[in-house]
Amino acid sequence: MAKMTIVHRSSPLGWLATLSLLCGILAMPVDIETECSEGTNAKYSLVFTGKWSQMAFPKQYPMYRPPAQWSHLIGVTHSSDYHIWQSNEFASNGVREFAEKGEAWTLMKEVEAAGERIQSVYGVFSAPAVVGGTGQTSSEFEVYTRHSFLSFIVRIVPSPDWFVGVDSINLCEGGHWRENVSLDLFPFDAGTDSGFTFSSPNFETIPQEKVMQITSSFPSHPANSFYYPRLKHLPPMARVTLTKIKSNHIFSLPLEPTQSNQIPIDNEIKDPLINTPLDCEVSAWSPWGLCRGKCGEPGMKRRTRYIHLHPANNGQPAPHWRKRKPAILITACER
Ligand SMILES: [Ca+2]
Repeated sequence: MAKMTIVHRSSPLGWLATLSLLCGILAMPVDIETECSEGTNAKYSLVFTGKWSQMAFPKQYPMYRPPAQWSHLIGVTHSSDYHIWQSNEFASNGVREFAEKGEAWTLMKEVEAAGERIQSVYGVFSAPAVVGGTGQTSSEFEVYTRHSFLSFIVRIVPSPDWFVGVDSINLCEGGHWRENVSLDLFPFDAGTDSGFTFSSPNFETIPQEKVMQITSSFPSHPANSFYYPRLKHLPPMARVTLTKIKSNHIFSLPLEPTQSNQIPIDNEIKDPLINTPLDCEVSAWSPWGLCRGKCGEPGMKRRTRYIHLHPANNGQPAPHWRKRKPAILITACER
């Protein structure tokens, strides 16, 4: 029986091409054990759902060149001693190139090397890119007794070096293959580019920093695209749903979508809409100007400030704002 595993091919890009081909020809019924004991395997469908909407993430939401979207997904099934990426560890060069530019070549070479040298990688697969912040993509993959872990990575586009993904979720739990797993995904910073906003120009981080989760308060800087000081937690940026494909299920017929592909899509429709308030951000007031007026009489002086970010989703408006640009504060003074 053909397997998803293709870790010994010479060309990394050839893997993806071959995987696409295999997905079209694997139409045989597959017997799958429910126990993840020695020698058994299981097949899963993976559905990735972007939740990167302007309502949920109103700050600096990318609208043009390019608008918010997701790269293709690179997934790996492996044993417990392998990590394609890890929080609080340095990203590999492959992860750097993928997180910064969406280029998968080096990452594929690294995965291939892990499969050949330490036999840790069982298979690699991909899912197509999502054009838009809230679209969906899907794929299927296979896990095996001693390679029951799934990891994947999807680049946030546009971004300096930001991505979402999963590091080593074990699909064998208590001796059984898990039937259904859903995980909310939050943004990570690869630690290789110091840009603060989605569309920051390239700005290499020297020395390289470790992979860190981005939160509503970290990095603690108002310029950061995910900085929402009023939020305790960021809303989920994406979700992944893994569903074990039943025994005797027809495996991946592109022209006839499988039932397992449809279930998560139905679930997503019932999700409540997230509406994140974005408070207005203003500059500091300028120093007071000169006191103007006739000598010996009360005069007037003024100071100004500017709006950095307009409020959205019922966020707080600017204090002392008078619908003028810039805001002007005037007070009496003695000359
Ligand atoms: Ca960074």
